[in-house]
Amino acid sequence: MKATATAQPVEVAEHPMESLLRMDRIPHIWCSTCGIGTAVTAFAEALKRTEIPLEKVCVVSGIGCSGRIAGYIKLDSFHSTHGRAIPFATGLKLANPELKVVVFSGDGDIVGIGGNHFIHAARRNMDIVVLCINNFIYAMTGGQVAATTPLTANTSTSPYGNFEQPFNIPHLAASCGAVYVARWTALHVRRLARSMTEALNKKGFSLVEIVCPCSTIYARRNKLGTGLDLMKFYHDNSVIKHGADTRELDIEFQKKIIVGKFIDRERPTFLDAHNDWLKQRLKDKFVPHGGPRC
Ligand SMILES: Cc1ncc(C[n+]2csc(CCOP(=O)(O)OP(=O)(O)O)c2C)c(N)n1
Ligand code: SF4
Repeated sequence: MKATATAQPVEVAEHPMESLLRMDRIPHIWCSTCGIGTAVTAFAEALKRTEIPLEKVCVVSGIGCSGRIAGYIKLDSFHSTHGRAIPFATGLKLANPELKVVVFSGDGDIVGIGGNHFIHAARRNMDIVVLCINNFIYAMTGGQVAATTPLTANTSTSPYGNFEQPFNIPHLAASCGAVYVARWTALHVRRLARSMTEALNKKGFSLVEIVCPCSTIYARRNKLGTGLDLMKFYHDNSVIKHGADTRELDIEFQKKIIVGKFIDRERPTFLDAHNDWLKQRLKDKFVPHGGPRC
């Protein structure tokens, strides 16, 4: 009798980040060579390194390509509304101060439509981590000009080049009072993961800007090659300058891109300041301000 060969099941090795990703949602939506994936990998590495119990970490994203991040990370996560990730995160933090709340979203979400929330959360030193994917464009909606689009860059709403002055995100955060501010490119994977770990371990408003290629829209419209070409361009043109004055940071992203950890300082958080204030007022038998009623 002839022996029949039976097919053996092929063993597939587990991906090192599998425990931190919602594998049932893979394949993800991101284009080939988009930088968002590397930023997510760096974050997964930071989650492995931090000693914060993962059941106490939650991720909030807004809307956009970057806004999909919360949906792929295997933690308690919220896919909120465009520009409102920071208010959602603030609500979570105030309702349960033991949580480590991370906003992981795009530049349009965080400093465009959500810009007002960003400056006030930094001013109040709200104890949240903000990881901002800066791809210089509103990618998901077809590539409109953003608050971060470099001067002269081509977008669907600036086909003859952008003439608006873009935001310098680290400087915006630093000048509003953030206690931790860093910038890396998506290809500085190890340094980015280290910075994300530091931001997770920091108490207070912490910002990490991630300079990221959008291969399909930004790179194509501006004839900058593939996403990988652009990712390498950002990386190879960067200069590490820890402690740099954020006013000097490049907003052109053409030649010298200063990256590094710029700010690491201490200041009472919103909740600490609030609780101290309340304790003091109760001690003084404080009568609420308002003046005589008429
Ligand atoms: C209130 C509101 N305004 C506008 C939109 C349309 N919208 C969805 S995603 C997006 C841009 C997202 O850009 P960004 O946050 O930079 O993320 P990216 O797609 O570039 O990663 C816009 C304008 C929306 N969903 N809700
Ligand atoms: S459109 Fe741009 S930002 Fe969105 S997934 Fe594709 S490459 Fe990434």
